[in-house]
Amino acid sequence: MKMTSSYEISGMTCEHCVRAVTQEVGEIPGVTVESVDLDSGFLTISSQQLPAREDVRAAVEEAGYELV
Ligand code: 9UX
Repeated sequence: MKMTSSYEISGMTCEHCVRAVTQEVGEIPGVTVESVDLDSGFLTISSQQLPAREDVRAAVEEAGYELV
């Protein structure tokens, strides 16, 4: 069953940051990025299975930000 999960990200300050996170996290197999909210720093994804937190962390760091 499809589930959503949310993560808090620190360091995003503009829409380019949002796009970088959307791009990198969207490359995790099976993960769809539902939203990246610049103001709150919250990333929400959907997937059939909960992705490994370390995979999400790696993608966020690849984009240049930190998982809180
Ligand atoms: Mo511009 Mo957002 O450098 O980091 S992409 S502020």
